[in-house]
Amino acid sequence: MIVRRYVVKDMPEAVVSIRKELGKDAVILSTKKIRVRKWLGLRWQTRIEVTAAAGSDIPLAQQVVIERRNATGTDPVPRVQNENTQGLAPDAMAFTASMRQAAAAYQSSESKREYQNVERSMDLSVVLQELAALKTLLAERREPALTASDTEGRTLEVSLQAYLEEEGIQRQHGKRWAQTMLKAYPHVSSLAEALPFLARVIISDLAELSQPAPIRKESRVVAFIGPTGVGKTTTIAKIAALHVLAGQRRVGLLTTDTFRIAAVQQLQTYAEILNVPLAVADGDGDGELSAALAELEACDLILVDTAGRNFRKQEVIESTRRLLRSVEPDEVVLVLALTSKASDCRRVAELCKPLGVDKLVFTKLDETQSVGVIPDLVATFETPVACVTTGQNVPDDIDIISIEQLLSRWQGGEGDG
Ligand SMILES: Nc1nc2c(ncn2[C@@H]2O[C@H](COP(=O)(O)OP(=O)(O)OP(=O)(O)O)[C@@H](O)[C@H]2O)c(=O)[nH]1
Ligand SMILES: [Mg+2]
Repeated sequence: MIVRRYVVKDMPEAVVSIRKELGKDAVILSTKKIRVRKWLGLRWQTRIEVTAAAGSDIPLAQQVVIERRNATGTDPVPRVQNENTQGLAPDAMAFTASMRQAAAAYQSSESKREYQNVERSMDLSVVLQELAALKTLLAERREPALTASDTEGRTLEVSLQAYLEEEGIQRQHGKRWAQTMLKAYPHVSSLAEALPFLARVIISDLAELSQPAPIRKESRVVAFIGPTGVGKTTTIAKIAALHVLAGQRRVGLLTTDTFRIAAVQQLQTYAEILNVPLAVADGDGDGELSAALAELEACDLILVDTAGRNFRKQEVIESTRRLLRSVEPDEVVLVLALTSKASDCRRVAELCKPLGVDKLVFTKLDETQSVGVIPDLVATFETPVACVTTGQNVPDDIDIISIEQLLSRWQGGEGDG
C-alpha cells in the first residue's frame, strides 16, 4: 500500500494530484485544515492536508463504502473516511474522489439528457406502445372496460384514489390517473398489483416532463428560490461541486441572503472548499446586485442563493420579483422540501409560478416515503424536476432522477392497505 500526504488549497486540487499520482482507485484516508507558513515564515495560510492511499492491500475498513445508487444507478460510491477532520465543515468532509463519478454522470446527463439507461428507455417505449395499443383496442370496443355498476372495480378505483391522495396527489389528477389505469389494465384486481401500472400511466401522461431537467448548458445565471430551510444553500453547494468536478464551467456563487446571520458564512465555507468566487449582495439593492454580478464576470455558471421567505406574503413575492428582475436569471429554480405538506408545496408553487419558475428541486427525499407530490406538481405546473436531494452530505446526496425512477418506489405496493 502506498500512502501519500498532500497539502493543497482545496479538494479539487487534491483530487487531481491523487488521481495523477496514485491512480483512480486511490482512497482518501483523512482530510484536515492546517495552517502553513509562507513568505519566509512571516505569513500564515490555511491549507487542507489530505492523506490518500493506493494499493490492493488497503484495509477494507478504510474503504468505507455506502450502498447508495449514484446518478447512473451503477456501483456504490466510495466515501471519505471521516477521521481527523477537525476544523473542516462537516458537509465538506464528504468531498471525495467519488465526486468525480457523480460529476461525470451529471455532466454526461446534462449534455445528452440521457439519465435513464438504454434498457430503461426501451422499457418505456415498449410500455408506451403497449398503452397505445390498449387505448386503440378499448376505443374499438366502444365500451368502457369498467362500468359504473362494477362494484369490485369501483372499490379498487376508490382505494387507488385514496392511495394517491395519501401520497400527496390532488384529487383532480388522482381520479384521472386511476381511471385511465383501470381502463387500460382491466385485469388488475388489487392495489398492490395496480401501483406499477399506475406509475406507467402517470409517466405516459407526463411525457417529456417526466424526464429530469438539470441546468442547461446555455444557462449562465441560475437563481434558487424557496421557503425557509428547505435546503436551497445546500443544494446549490451540491450542484456547484458537481460542476467544479466536471471541470467544464467556471462556477461562481452569489448570495443575496443577507437576512440570516451566518447565511453568507455558510455559502462562503463551500466557496472556499470548492475554490470558487463568492459575491454577496443585498437582495433589495439593485446597484449591489449588478456590482456582485460584475465581480463574477469571469464565471460562466453563476448560482444565485436567495433568503428563505414566506411566499404567502405579497411583499415577499414583490421583493423576489424585483430581485429576479435585477439578476435576470436564465433559469429560476423553485426548491421545495418533500417533508413539507403537499398542499403547502402546491400553494408555494402556485404563488411562485408568476415569478417565472422554470424548474423544481425536491429536497429531503431521505426523510419521507411519499413522492406523489412530485408528479402532482409537475403535472399541475407543467414544470420539470432538475434534481432531488437525498441527505445532508455535500456533494453526494443529490440525484438527477426521472419520475419513473422515483415512482419505482411504488413497486410492490408500499403503503398498500
Ligand atoms: N435530510 C436532509 N436534510 C437536508 C437536505 N438538504 C438540506 N438539508 C438540511 O436542511 C437544513 C437547511 O438547509 P439549508 O441549505 O440551509 O436550507 P435553506 O433553504 O438554504 O435555508 P434558508 O436559507 O434559511 O431559507 C440543513 O440542516 C441541511 O443540512 C436533504 O436532502 N435531506
Ligand atoms: Mg440558505
